[in-house]
This record gives sequence, structure tokens and C-alpha cells, in this order.
Amino acid sequence: MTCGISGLSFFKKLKSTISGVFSTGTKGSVRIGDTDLEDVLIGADFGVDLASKIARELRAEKDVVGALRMKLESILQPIIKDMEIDRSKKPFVIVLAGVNGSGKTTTVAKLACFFKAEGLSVDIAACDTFRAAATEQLSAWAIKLDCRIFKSETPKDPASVAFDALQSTKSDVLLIDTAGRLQNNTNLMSELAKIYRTIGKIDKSAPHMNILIIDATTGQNSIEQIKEFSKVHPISGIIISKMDGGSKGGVITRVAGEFELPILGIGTGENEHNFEKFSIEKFLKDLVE
Ligand SMILES: Nc1nc2c(ncn2[C@@H]2O[C@H](COP(=O)(O)OP(=O)(O)O)[C@@H](O)[C@H]2O)c(=O)[nH]1
Ligand SMILES: [Mg+2]
Repeated sequence: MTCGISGLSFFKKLKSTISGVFSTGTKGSVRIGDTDLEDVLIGADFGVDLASKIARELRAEKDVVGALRMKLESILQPIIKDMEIDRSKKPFVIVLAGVNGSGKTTTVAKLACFFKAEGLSVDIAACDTFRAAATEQLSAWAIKLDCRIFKSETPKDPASVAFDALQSTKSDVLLIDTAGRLQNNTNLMSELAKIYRTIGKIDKSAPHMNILIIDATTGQNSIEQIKEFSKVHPISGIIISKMDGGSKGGVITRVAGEFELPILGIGTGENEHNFEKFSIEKFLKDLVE
């Protein structure tokens, strides 16, 4: 598994914008009015609150780029985590939640591939029972990755698929795919809540990980997604998908700054190998290069 990072056009954009608004002082230090920096950060998807907070904090700095680099490092460092499971829990149950199209099903495949590469056995539960195509999509991954899949041939209660899977699996890891939830759809959110309740009845400690998948191109709405999904079940970590898609990527800093939720990895493409640990070094290097 590579640990590089791709798709960080965010910093390239930031840099080109910065070079447009920064001026070089007499001693070679870089100066910027806080309003300008705030605009730059807002444009890079940091969100208004975090952007103005950072701009305020860096107002007095001579080397704004250097200070920004350190600031981002201090924000990101504590929340970048390895994708690790507690091997004493068998099966280790992971639920993947998120809005429709965020990349849940693809991330199930990526995590299956990741854990199998670590020598763990992986089963998958197809709990997006609302669309036949969703189960087909996951079944194709299960064949490709040689994983056992639990699914229902007819549309049925997703919680019952999760129940069957957890009762029958003999694997080290059980990955539970869920349906795309519009977080403001209370019916669908209560179906999701039922999945958590059901698996919790079989194993009080499950799910052992509840991962929210966020599309990197999501702006302010990512905050809403975190808030709403947290109400259904506490989020243990976030995977940011589609980092290869020319996203500005500021969403990562925003998630870090506002929620301090672990970033467990990033998606950098559509195939099962495109899962990487977020590399702060690379992120910051792109900033100052
Ligand atoms: N480029 C790119 N596409 C992705 C990534 N993750 C998912 N996708 C694509 O995004 C679309 C929606 O993904 P899917 O996993 O079906 O989303 P779900 O509705 O949350 O299950 C699919 O076309 C995926 O191939 C990623 O990291 N990079
Ligand atoms: Mg899906």
C-alpha cells in the first residue's frame, strides 16, 4: 500500500492565489492582510469560521506561508490515523455510512483489499437493500476480491441482512455497506439506526468502527453530514473519497479543525487499490514548494 497522496490541487491553487495576493517585504518576509488570507482559505474550502480563525491568528506573522504551514500541521497531525483494527475482536465490525454517491461501496472494496493484504479474512454485508443495482455492484466486488458476501435477493430490511451477516460470519473483519442516506430523510436515517441497534444486540461492542465517507468535493455540506450522521451513531473516523478528482481538499482541514475526528484514509481513484493514508508531509510540501 503506497502512502503517497495525489490530487492535492488544493495547495497548488492556494499557492497560485497566495502568490497573487502576497507581497514580499524588504527582508524577504511574506505579508498579507488578514482579509486576503481569509478569502484565500474560504476559496480553498476551509469554511468561513476556520478561515477567519486562521487568518486572525496569523495576522501578526511576518512569514505567513511558514506560519500557515505550521498551523495546518498542528491542526492535522493529531487526527491523521492509521487504519487499524483491534484483532482481539472477531469479527471486527465496521459500518460505512454516508450520503448517496459519497463512495461507500467503493470504499468497502478498498478496505476489503487493504485488510486482506494484511492477512485478514473479510466478509461483506450488502445492507443497501433499496436498489438492486447496489447489491449487484457489491457482489461484483466480492467476486473480484474473493470475499464472502451476505445479501438479500429481494428488497428487505437492511438490518436483517446485517443480523444474518454478523451471526454467520467466521471472518476477522465484517464490512457493512449501507444505503445512500440523505441525512435529512428521517425514514432512511431510522433504518440506519436500526442497523446499529441490531448488530449491537448480537455484539454489545459492535460496530467497532463507524466510518463516515465524505466526498472531497463536498463543501460546507460536509459539516452537516458529520453532524447529522453523528446523531444516529457516534462516528469513529472519516475517509475522504475522491481526492484524485481535482478537489480543493480544504474539507480535511475543516473536519480536523471543527470536529477532531480521525482521518483514517483517503480515496484516490475508483479501483480497490486506491486507498492511502493521508500524508501531511506531502500535503505541506505541496504548499511550500
Ligand atoms: N475518482 C474517484 N471516484 C470514486 C472514488 N470513490 C468512489 N468513486 C466513484 O464514485 C461513484 C460513487 O461511488 P459509490 O461507492 O457507488 O458511492 P455510494 O453511493 O456511497 O456507495 C462511483 O462511480 C465510484 O466509482 C475515489 O476515491 N475516486
Ligand atoms: Mg453504495
